[in-house]
Amino acid sequence: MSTQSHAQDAQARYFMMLAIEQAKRGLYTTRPNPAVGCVIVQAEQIVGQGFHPKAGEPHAEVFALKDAGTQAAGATAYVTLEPCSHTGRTPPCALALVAAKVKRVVIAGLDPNPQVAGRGVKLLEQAGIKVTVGVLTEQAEALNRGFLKAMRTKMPYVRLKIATSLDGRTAMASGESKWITSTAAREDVQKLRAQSGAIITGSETIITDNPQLNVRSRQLDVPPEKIPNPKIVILDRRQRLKHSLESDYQLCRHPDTIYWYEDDLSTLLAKLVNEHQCYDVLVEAGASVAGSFLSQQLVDELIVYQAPCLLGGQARSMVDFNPMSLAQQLRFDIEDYQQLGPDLKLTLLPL
Ligand code: AOF
Ligand code: ZN
Repeated sequence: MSTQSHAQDAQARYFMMLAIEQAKRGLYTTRPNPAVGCVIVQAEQIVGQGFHPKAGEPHAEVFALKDAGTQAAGATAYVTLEPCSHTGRTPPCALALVAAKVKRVVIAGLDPNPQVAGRGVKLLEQAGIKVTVGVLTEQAEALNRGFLKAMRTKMPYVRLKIATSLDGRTAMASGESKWITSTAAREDVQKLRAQSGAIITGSETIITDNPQLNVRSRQLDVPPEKIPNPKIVILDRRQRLKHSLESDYQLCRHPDTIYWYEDDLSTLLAKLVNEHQCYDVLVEAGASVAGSFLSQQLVDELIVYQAPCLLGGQARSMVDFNPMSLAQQLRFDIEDYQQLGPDLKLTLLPL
């Protein structure tokens, strides 16, 4: 590879990184659409940028092209997802790029949406635009885990969050658990919720904690009233909440609450994708629900907030899961670790 192409690669990565920064601005508000960013560059200068803010509103490319105006002609567009080729809630972005006469389009990754899936690239190439795919693909895809997994497999991306002590305990035997982790860790959970289309919890959590499970933080980049609250799914196989009232628990009878009385969790997950367009699902529940999701291999990412305290052997443990031998243990790769205030956040991927 020549020195010149090294320099071009570095430049492409730099502008794609800026496009990813744009995309992040929509992270909490675009659901069920993906977060997408676009930067338009003319003679090494940024002449336009934009991001997709919300489903129903124009896509990233349209905002960036508008920002660039006539300077888009002959420019290079950096986009974090393949420009769309379909007429959905908005007209195709690939055609908007053609009409603006951009010379080149650099794309982080293809759009697996069956309505697009390579057709965006084809439209651009047919119009004589040079297309490059595959710059910072992994970083761009990290923003849209749920959308991408759902488009590829029709199943959501499932994050299981557990807040524990150093000895893996989540509550005292009485159920008392407020609070084990710090406000910094609980603030971080707000980000997980803000990214999720649905939160799954169990009847036990509703009965013992009476939680709100909503997004209320004022420390996110977007004010909470602009972030759609995730749908709440209550697993209630034993129908313990069937006759309870709104006045009993905050989430009962909430218009957006879904009750799941069946056993089969993969049917529920498929239904969340197909009927409710919930692509990122967060499980915030007790040990028994956590154990079911983990042992049925339905977890894509385990997030553990661990407080540096010991609660002792009588306290409740984090997962109900009883392997018969060491060979049946569940193992993970540590994808990331981070200190949040006094606590530790571990992001783990099941092996
Ligand atoms: C793009 N740029 O910024 C986004 C894209 O219903 P619509 O019209 O909003 O289309 C949604 C689909 O468009 C979505 O499922 C995904 O395939 C693509 N998203 N495409 O060119 C964008 N957000
Ligand atoms: Zn589009």
